[in-house]
Formats: sequence, structure tokens, C-alpha cells
Amino acid sequence: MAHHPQTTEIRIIGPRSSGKTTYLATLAYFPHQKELESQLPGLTISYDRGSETGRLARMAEDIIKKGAKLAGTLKGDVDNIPYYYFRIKIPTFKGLSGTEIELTTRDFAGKIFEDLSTEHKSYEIIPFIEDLFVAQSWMVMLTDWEPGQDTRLYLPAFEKLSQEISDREQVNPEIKNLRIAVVMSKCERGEIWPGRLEPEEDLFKVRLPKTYQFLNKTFPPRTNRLRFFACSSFGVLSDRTDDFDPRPNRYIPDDGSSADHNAFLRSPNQWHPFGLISPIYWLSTGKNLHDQRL
Ligand SMILES: Nc1nc2c(ncn2[C@@H]2O[C@H](COP(=O)(O)OP(=O)(O)OP(=O)(O)O)[C@@H](O)[C@H]2O)c(=O)[nH]1
Ligand SMILES: [Mg+2]
Repeated sequence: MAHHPQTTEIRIIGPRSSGKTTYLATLAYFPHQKELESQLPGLTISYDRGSETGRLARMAEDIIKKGAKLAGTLKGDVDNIPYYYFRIKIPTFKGLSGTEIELTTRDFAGKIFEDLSTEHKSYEIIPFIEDLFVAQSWMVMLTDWEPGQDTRLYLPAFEKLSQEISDREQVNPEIKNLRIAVVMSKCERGEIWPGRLEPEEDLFKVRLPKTYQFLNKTFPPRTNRLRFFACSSFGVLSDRTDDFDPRPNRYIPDDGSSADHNAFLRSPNQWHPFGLISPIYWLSTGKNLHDQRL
């Protein structure tokens, strides 16, 4: 175990309803702590219960667990966006040395990511972009696989961000240390199952080809500046290998609303999220955690 915790500051951005707040609330509540404890003793997530992070955990308990969904995050003013602090301990396993991460995060409203791709909004988002560069790590959470989104929304937003990165690198070489985790959320969706997933090849390259090409060219894998991940805050109904029930742990209202944007947790007693910690681990250490549970 490392003696000095790694401190990592992350900004979470991504389009509306991509699952950012649900991700953080699930990370705070960590519903599968007990299951994981027996398999990975020493894995713990802690924070001050009385803080904003504690409020997140209570949102998971009072809203998500009861089969409702969180309200969309308001764009607000950059100074009013809360900071969430977590301490994540990861035990030594599978040849990876354990670590302790002191994590600071902020969750941006989806509207901000969407404004990145809109030229005439660029003035409004300057303070948010400034704040992105306060952190060394970004998590960009995406969810839509509709082909239109690839070129209409994601590509222009990433072009804008990478333009900002290269402009600022000229004057501040430290920005070369910035890492970006691009995370596909809600991956319990039937198209992919945990354990059969190579997010980069099976998901991003196929579903979001233009965005993928651009990112792969701008941040080539050898630079270790950008990686692709997949997660699900809801998970599937069972994650036991001897009783593999791959049904997504979600229900979709039958009012015709989009499955990608409007799902609820189905069975709170079988709540096994996956892929929540891997992007944080990589952002913090630059190394990959090859474990789908995490
Ligand atoms: N199927 C599924 N739905 C999810 C998952 N995580 C979140 N959702 C649903 O996605 C919708 C949006 O979730 P939010 O967490 O509010 O999304 P957000 O990115 O914070 O949205 P904004 O605050 O508007 O930017 C809600 O209906 C959630 O229940 C998941 O892992 N799987
Ligand atoms: Mg939100």
C-alpha cells in the first residue's frame, strides 16, 4: 500500500442525461460494497457523511434505490458547483500494487458539454472551461449511440476541447499531463455484457467512428493521455459467474420515452454497478485496472 495517497482532481463532463450524477451518487453509496469485500478485502470508499458527498450517497439511497431518477443538474454558476471528496483504497491484487486515492470531483451540467459544440455559446462557457483546466483529469461520459450524435455533438465538443488543450499547452507545458477518460455509461444495455467487452474496439470504434478517429489521432494511445472505458451504474441483475443473469437491472417507462435517457433501477437488492472505479484508477495512476467489477 502506498504511504502517501495519490491526490487526483477530476471534472466530470458529458451531454445531458449521460448518467454523470447517477455515477457519482452510486460511487458514494457503493451498493455492492459487501459483495466486493469478500472478493477484494480492503477495498473501501470513504468520505465525510455530513459533506456534499454524503448528500450524494443519500440521493442514491432515497431516489435511485426507490426506483426514481435524479433531477438533471442545473448549469448554474461555476462558483456554485459543489466539490465532492472521496478517499478510495484499492488493495493489492492480480499483481497490481494497491493504492489510496484522494479524489476531488465536480459534476458539470450536461448543458455545458452541449454548449461546447455551439460556437455562439462559447462566451458563456469560458468560466467552465477555465475550471476544467484546474484539474489534471477529465472524465467525459457519453451515452448515445445514435449516429447523428457522433458528428453533431461529440466530435465538435472534442474538437473544441482539444483546441483549448493545444492552445494552453503552448504557455503551460504542465497541461501535457492532463489525462482524459472517455466513459460509455449505461453499459448494462443489451448490446454488450460485462466480461465480453473491449470498450475501445467494440464500442467506440464501431458506434462513434468519427469521434473515435479524431480522438485516436489527436491523443494516440502511446501517449497514455486518453483511454476508453465502459461502466454501468445500474449493472445487470447478477454478476455471479455460476448464475449469470445478464438482464439489465433497469426498467424503462412504457410512455415511449427514450431508453437511453430515461431508465430507472429495477431491483435495488441486486444492485451491482460495474466499471465505476477503473477510470478513476487510470486517471490517478496512469495504469489500467483489468477487472470488470471495478
Ligand atoms: N440504464 C441505465 N440508466 C442510467 C444509468 N445511470 C443513469 N441512468 C439514467 O439516465 C438518466 C440520466 O441520469 P443523470 O445521472 O441525471 O444524468 P446526468 O448526466 O447527470 O444529466 P445532466 O445532469 O442533465 O447533465 C436517468 O434516467 C438515470 O436513471 C445506468 O447505469 N443505466
Ligand atoms: Mg447531472
